[in-house]
Amino acid sequence: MSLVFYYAPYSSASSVHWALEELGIPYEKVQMDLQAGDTKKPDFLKINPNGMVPTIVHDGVAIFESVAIMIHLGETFGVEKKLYPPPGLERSQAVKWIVWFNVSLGEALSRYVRNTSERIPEDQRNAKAGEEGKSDVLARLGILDQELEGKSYLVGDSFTLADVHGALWMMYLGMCNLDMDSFKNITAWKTRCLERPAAKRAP
Ligand SMILES: N[C@@H](CCC(=O)N[C@@H](CS)C(=O)NCC(=O)O)C(=O)O
Repeated sequence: MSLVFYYAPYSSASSVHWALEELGIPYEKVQMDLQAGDTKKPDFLKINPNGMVPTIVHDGVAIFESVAIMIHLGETFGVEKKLYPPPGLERSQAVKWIVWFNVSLGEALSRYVRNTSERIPEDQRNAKAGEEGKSDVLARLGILDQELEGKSYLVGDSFTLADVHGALWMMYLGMCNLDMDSFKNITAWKTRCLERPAAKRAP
């Protein structure tokens, strides 16, 4: 088995990095310098024409999109390691939440960040759209907080790669100038997940 992981620290690749560390499988890391344009170089574009991390090459096959990689790693290695549910309804719950973070939460967060971040030129920002994005992010976080009521982890009774993916999103949100204090269940769950040794090995 060969698995090559293309990543940049503190990026969308971090949840995949953490998942690989949790799984404890052998893999080769290739660190990309985003500022230097490593992901836009012809050799990398042959692997991922989107020019983005995370990307893995598993036994010669390239897989991009963090959601697809998490699901692939879960299905391929996670069941045996008790980090991903076997096929069935619990598996579907894991997929549901992994997709929800990138699609539903990510969509609202992207509207909020694109319309408020100082890194976006002012004439491309719309304050009203930013406010609406923020309010949608907070409403969607309310859904997650409710889901976590009385639970230690998102799916079933034990920690899974769905928690890896979600807790990393929460870490990112914590850097987006959002007040998360009222989401008590999210805060406790995020802390529980981020305390794991594998999380600390995966910037
Ligand atoms: N939808 C993609 C997004 C990946 C993404 O946005 N990656 C960024 C880093 S956070 C990237 O590689 N950007 C390329 C660059 O800045 O050169 C995923 O979830 O994998």
